[in-house]
Amino acid sequence: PPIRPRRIDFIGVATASGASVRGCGMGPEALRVAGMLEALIDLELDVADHGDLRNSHAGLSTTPLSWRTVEQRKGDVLELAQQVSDAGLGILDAGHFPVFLGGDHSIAIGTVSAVARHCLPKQRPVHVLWVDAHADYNTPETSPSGNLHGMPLALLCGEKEFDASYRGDWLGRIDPRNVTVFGARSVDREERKLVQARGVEVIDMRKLDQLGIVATMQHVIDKAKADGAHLHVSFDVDSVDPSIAPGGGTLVPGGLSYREAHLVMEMLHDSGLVGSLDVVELNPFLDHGGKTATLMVDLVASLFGRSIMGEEAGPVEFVTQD
Ligand code: HAR
Ligand code: MN
Ligand code: MN
Ligand code: MN
Repeated sequence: PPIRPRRIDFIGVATASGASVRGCGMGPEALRVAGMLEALIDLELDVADHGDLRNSHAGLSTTPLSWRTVEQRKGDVLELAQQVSDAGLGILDAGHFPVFLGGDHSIAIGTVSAVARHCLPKQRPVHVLWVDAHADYNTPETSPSGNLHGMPLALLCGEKEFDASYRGDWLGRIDPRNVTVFGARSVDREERKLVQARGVEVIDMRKLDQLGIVATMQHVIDKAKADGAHLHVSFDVDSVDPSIAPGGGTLVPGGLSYREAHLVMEMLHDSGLVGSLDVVELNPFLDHGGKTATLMVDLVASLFGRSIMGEEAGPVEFVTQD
């Protein structure tokens, strides 16, 4: 059955603490300005907006954010991840569909934790579809940059190199074999070894070129369906080709086309398996007049059932004539 959530709850996470380039802290507001809520209301869905979570930076700060050390920013990321995890769990336990508006990809430490905590008592497996130019599976040891937006999957999958300071009862845990990285084209040397050793499935751009969206997405959907899983989709805007999604801080050429990205969302809609969504790494400071924000609004609308010929048309079926 297509996705018809009782209610969709938006929650912004206004931060760039996990990134090297600032600006994606403005992402949630840009997505609202581009018409995110209106697009779903137009589909006759019930929506609510929880506003934004952000670091308080309590007290008088004399250090510009761009000068905060990696260690200081790590503290900011984890403090916020905990808030996101708790807020997300509340939304999921209420039976609503959370859409997390980032923010850099380190916010997924909190979002995926929320899903893992929600599913744990029900013993429901969590599958994660990580749509991204990057694999985001570095550890503090392997990371070339030290930036936490390159590490969320490794932390969530329980990699040992994250010391106790990263952990708390707010942190969820997922099985790397239930993670699919989709659209990758920039994976670091050591990161590559880790991903392979842990059994993360990587459907990189070369595979996509060769096999296409339909076969690869059907495979992802079949895996989740066979497991009776909650499917969490974490969508990094840099998965899409920079020519149509310029609003990101770590762009890599050779990404998803406009229609490929939509087909991913359309097939996910038809699967009825998606229970939560992140939209991350949108940097409005680098975007071209809201181009990337608008694209993301349209992609999210596709995930929630917007279709070219109207929803009644339902999933596509080919009739063979003989
Ligand atoms: N792999 C690189 C690192 O770890 C860059 C990854 C960060 N960029 C992202 N993540 N947008 O998807 O530093
Ligand atoms: Mn649920
Ligand atoms: Mn990412
Ligand atoms: Mn990325």
